[in-house]
Amino acid sequence: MSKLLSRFQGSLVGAVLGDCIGAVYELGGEITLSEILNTIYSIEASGGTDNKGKQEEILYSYTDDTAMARSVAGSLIKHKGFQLKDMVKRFTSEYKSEPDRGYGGNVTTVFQLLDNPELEDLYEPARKQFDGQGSFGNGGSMRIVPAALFSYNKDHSYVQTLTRQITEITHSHEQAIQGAILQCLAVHLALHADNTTPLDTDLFVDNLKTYMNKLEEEELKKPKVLTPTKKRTTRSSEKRDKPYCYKLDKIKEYLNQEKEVTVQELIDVLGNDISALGSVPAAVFSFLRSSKPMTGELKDRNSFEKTIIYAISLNGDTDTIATMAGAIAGAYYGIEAVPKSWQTCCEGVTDAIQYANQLEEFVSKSK
Ligand code: R7I
Ligand code: MG
Ligand code: MG
Ligand code: MG
Repeated sequence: MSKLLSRFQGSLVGAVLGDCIGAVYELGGEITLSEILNTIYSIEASGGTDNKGKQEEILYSYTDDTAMARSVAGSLIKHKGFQLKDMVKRFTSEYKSEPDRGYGGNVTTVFQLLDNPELEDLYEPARKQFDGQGSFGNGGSMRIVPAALFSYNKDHSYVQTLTRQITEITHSHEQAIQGAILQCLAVHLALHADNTTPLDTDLFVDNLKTYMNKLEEEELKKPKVLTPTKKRTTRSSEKRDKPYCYKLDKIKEYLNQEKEVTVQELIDVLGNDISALGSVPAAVFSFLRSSKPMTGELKDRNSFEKTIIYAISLNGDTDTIATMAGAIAGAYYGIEAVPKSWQTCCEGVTDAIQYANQLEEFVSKSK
């Protein structure tokens, strides 16, 4: 297998595994590392096959994160690029055929509005959400991984444009779009990073920050409608004005400090919720932290495994944080780092490999 194909497969399979295993704990309150490890041990003990070598049944099902990523992959492959009508059709048909995959509370309204042949502006339903603000949920970032693979030969501005086009179908809030761009760039960067030497985590964060800084600067320049009570103060604050840059700085700080950052501090500062701003930075951190040695129960696991388990241990929106972290980790380490037993226990892995193969074929031909 080519190195590129291994990384494409690793990324899409990593995303599926993060979703399937993370979904066991989504929004379920506090979970301990030991509880997560018990799930992992049972996956590894089952090994995916019974002792006669016959395939065992799937133990873990995927959720909306994977359902939507599959639509993104299928549409990009079919049309060799972004085709709005087709992607909308895939999102809505997928939702109608399996509405119980755990979709966000509001996005289902968008699907219902999109499922109307008379609708002219397909971006309108998303723009109408939350009194015209659009959703800031992480539904755009959780599904974006195939776009990073599709953009393998392209530059950052292509990644940005494609991500916006895909995200705005359901999420028009700038924070949701920027979160999806951050996630897509992280996977893109991981696919291109040299994985034969230890990862330079500072450089990885700096690269992401350069790009996010431009986006956040542009956003600040846009005229804002300010109510008298919301008047902008002259004092600038990175936390408020450039929240993604602020969190990327914190990520770098946590990676370099001597004392291990606590889960509680990560939750308080980076977040672990269903918003894009409150989840994409946590996913990026999970990947970066797991590239370095750990002590305790995760000590002897490989970095891909650590990424998934660590991401889930942050609690909160576990399927989504783990799917995003798994996509980045798989893109960096490749499919060889993904345990076979994990793959056979989760729904949608075989399809993820198919999509990865097709996307790799596409980018290899279109160099
Ligand atoms: O973003 P979305 O697709 O949800 C994805 C999440 C992931 O965790 C999945 O695994 C799945 O469980 O759901 O769905 P949305 O409905 O657009 O957003 C999710 C939620 O974020 C909404 O139901 C709201 O609770 C909240 N939210 C907002 N609340 C107030 N104001 C999103 N945008 C806003 C807002 O502008
Ligand atoms: Mg989900
Ligand atoms: Mg849910
Ligand atoms: Mg989720």
